[in-house]
Amino acid sequence: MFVDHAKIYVKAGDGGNGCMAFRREKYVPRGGPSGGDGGKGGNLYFRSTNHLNTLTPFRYKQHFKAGRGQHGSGKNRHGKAGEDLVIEVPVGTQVYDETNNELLFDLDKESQVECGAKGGRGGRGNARFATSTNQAPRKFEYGQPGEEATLTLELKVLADVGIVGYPNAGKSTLISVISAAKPKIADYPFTTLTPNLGVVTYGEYSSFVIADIPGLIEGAHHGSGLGYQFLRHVERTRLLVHLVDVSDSGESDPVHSVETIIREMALYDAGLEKKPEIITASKIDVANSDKLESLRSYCQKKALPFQKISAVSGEGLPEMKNAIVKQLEVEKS
Ligand SMILES: Nc1nc2c(ncn2[C@@H]2O[C@H](COP(=O)(O)OP(=O)(O)OP(=O)(O)O)[C@@H](O)[C@H]2O)c(=O)[nH]1
Ligand SMILES: [Mg+2]
Repeated sequence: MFVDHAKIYVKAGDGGNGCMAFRREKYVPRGGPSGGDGGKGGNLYFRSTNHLNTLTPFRYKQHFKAGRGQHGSGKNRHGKAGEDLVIEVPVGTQVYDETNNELLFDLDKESQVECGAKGGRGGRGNARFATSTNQAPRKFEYGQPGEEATLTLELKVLADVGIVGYPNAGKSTLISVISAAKPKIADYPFTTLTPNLGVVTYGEYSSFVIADIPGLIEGAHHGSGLGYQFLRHVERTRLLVHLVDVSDSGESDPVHSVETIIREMALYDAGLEKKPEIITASKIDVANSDKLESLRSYCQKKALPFQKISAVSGEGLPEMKNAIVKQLEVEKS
């Protein structure tokens, strides 16, 4: 399974210092202590979001600091509290203390918030220390430093395999039968609106993660359809399964459909078209034999790996799973 790592340094805000001051005003002799308290330092939080799916942003930024509390000042003015800082991380991120590798939090739900470093307390100003016996205290406190730490982030749920293809090709149906994922499936295009991840187990202890993304269509790179913005979810996969509906309900020319998708992926400009790809004829329980044959011979001519499956009857699924596992093992070594 692919694991994404990042090491970051976080620091919560320092508390502001308390102030030592005395009230000085005309006609008010011995006005008394008037030093305000320092503001509290800002906290540093982690929040998980489904909008991210890699830790790549942390390659470019590793230092995070919440705002410091302002110092207190005279006339009993308290310092403003420092601003909190929220670091967004993908759902599935685990945060470890880098010094002892202790797991601090597991952000495995959407919008989960955890405090990574607490802001320092603000110091009290001298006004707080006045007593009946000491009415002119010169005592005040410094703010406490904010917590700091070096943390390691780990993300484990990146997909190894991405399923691409036209809308309605059967992508979600496929992931629903080979993994425990339960995506929405329906007989119309654009059923899937956000990617689904599923874990496929094989052998005794092995597994891979497969991602189903919304369908791609011609002109996707101009913004048509839905799938394009989700291609980043398959950017990090090691292998693509390219589903082509060869039933009568599919595109009229399966070869044209394959080439369209490959072209759209090339235009996405992340090297997706160079990824190993298994062209997979889908819905062969209701195949149109001409379409199936033209796709098969196209793949043979182009020396592209070819499989045929029916997610409904189960035909071809074990063979396809084997082909995926084989390719993943090749990639690993
Ligand atoms: N006969 C048959 N129908 C299938 C098969 N796989 C999927 N279908 C049907 O095809 C339709 C579309 O399936 P989905 O899995 O929702 O297709 P999708 O590729 O995820 O579609 P989008 O999410 O819209 O991109 C559904 O009505 C499925 O029941 C199959 O192997 N055989
Ligand atoms: Mg779908």
